[in-house]
Formats: sequence, structure tokens, C-alpha cells
Amino acid sequence: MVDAVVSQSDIEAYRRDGAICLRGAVSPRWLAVLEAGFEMNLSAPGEKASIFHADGSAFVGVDDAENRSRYTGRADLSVPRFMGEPDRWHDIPEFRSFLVESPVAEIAGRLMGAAKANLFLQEILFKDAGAQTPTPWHQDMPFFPMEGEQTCTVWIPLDPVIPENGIEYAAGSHLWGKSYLPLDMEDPAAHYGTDVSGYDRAPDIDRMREAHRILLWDMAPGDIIVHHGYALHGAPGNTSAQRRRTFVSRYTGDDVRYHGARHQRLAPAMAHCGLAEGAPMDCETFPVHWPA
Ligand SMILES: O=C(O)CCC(=O)C(=O)O
Repeated sequence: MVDAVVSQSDIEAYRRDGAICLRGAVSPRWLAVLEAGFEMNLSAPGEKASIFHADGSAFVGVDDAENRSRYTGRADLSVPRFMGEPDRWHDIPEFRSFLVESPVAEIAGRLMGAAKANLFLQEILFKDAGAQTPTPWHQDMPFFPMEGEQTCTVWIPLDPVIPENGIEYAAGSHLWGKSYLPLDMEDPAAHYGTDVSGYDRAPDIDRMREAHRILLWDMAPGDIIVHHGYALHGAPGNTSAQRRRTFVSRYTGDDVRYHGARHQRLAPAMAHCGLAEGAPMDCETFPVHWPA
């Protein structure tokens, strides 16, 4: 990572657009560490992995009892797939050392304008060449059992990113004052949770692209994106000939409070954090990674 971390103009661009691409933010040394961890994760998916095959069949990790019955496919790691898995930093040392020792949490904290950054979630997202599963337009916050403004995701691709395998943002959407219904990524006709009050339906950005400033960056390994928890974003299926491996870490700042009660699906997975409704995020499950 670079020493300067983030400049004042980076902070201003992040505040204005809700997403920023920082060039060359991860050093070759840290990239090699992440690559080693990623290969370990890919070759041995854990019990929380979700795997979607190009033919539409899917496999969800064994601990997901609620959803297991909805899927007919089995994991076949030899065919194009979209795979995600959360929180392997607990058992993959390379992920842990990157999160704890690199300036990634500091970058998040400074962009959020926070005095601290708690790691909320670490994930890998792997889109094989030809894996057609899109990520529909969404905000992250409605999926998460918390409230507040200082939340962000650091999106770190380990492969070149081009429009055919990239991620895009509606600039400024984090300032619209909206919270969009968290659609089920695997079945966008459904949605997570039973309490839909307070949510709007997300606008169909793809049908009105000219009405928005869409942010979409070509990226080289080492470049990263940081996006706000309320930034509206989506990613098409990977129609390119190259796979796209992305390491993702998500952070909360000072103003975020735990609110598990309104989440029917995600909160139970986080219930072990032991936080009371309305509590600050500080706990073993969401450790403060910056300042160290
Ligand atoms: O990488 C992708 O395809 C989607 C990522 C995303 O939506 C996120 O990290 O919040």
C-alpha cells in the first residue's frame, strides 16, 4: 500500500460520489499475499460458500439450512462459476495479516471520516470467465444488521477489471436518502426479511442509464474501489474471457449502531456477536482494525 493512504481530494470525491477508485493502493507484496489466500479459499470452499454455476444450478454451503432446499445443483469446481464466501480471515492467515497489518482499514476509516474502523465483514467474490450470474443493482446497508452513515466496502480485484467483468455505481446515490428493499440476490423476485416498511424499490438503473452518472473503472491489480454503504451498485455477469477474483472487506465507523432485529435472514448469522439493539459495533466479531 502507498504511504500517503488517501488525499483530501480523494475524501471529497468519495463524499460526493459515494465511490472512488484509488490507483495503486495495494502493493505487489500485499497482492501476492492476497492471491495466496484467495487460492486457498477457492480450492477449499467452506461451509458458508455460495456457488452459482453458469447453467443456473447452484450450491449453498451446508450451514444454510433455510436455503439449501432451493438448490438442485452440486458444487462442481471445474465449470465456470460465481462463488462468494464470507469471513475466511479467521482461518486463512494471509487474509488476516492483510486485514490487520496493511493500511486497508486506515483507508476505509479516513474515507468514512471516522476516528476508527471496525471490520464488519470480509468476503471473496470470484467470477469465472463466462460465469453469467449478475449482481443486481443494490445498496449494501439494507442487507446489514446496523444503522449509520459511516459504512464502506473496500473492493480489491486481483485480476484486471474491464467493463465486461467490472462493477458500476450510480454516482451520488448514497445521498438520495433512500433505503432500497434488499432483494434476494439469487431470486430477485423475493427479498430478505419480512418487514418491508421503510424501504423503497430500487430504480431500474439499466433502463435509465442516461439519467445517471455511472461510474465504471478499468482497473489493474493494485487499484481498489471504496464505496459507501448506501451507494447503489451492481455488476453484470462476467462476459469476458478472464476470471475476476475480488477480495472485499467492509467497515463501520463511529456513528454505526447494531440493529439485528429487523433482519430476518442476515442477523441470525451475526447473532453470535452478542450486541444489544442500538449498541456501538465494538465487539470481538467486529474488531477495530484502525487505529491498530
Ligand atoms: O463483485 C461483485 O460482483 C459485486 C460486489 C458487491 O456488490 C459488493 O461488494 O457490495
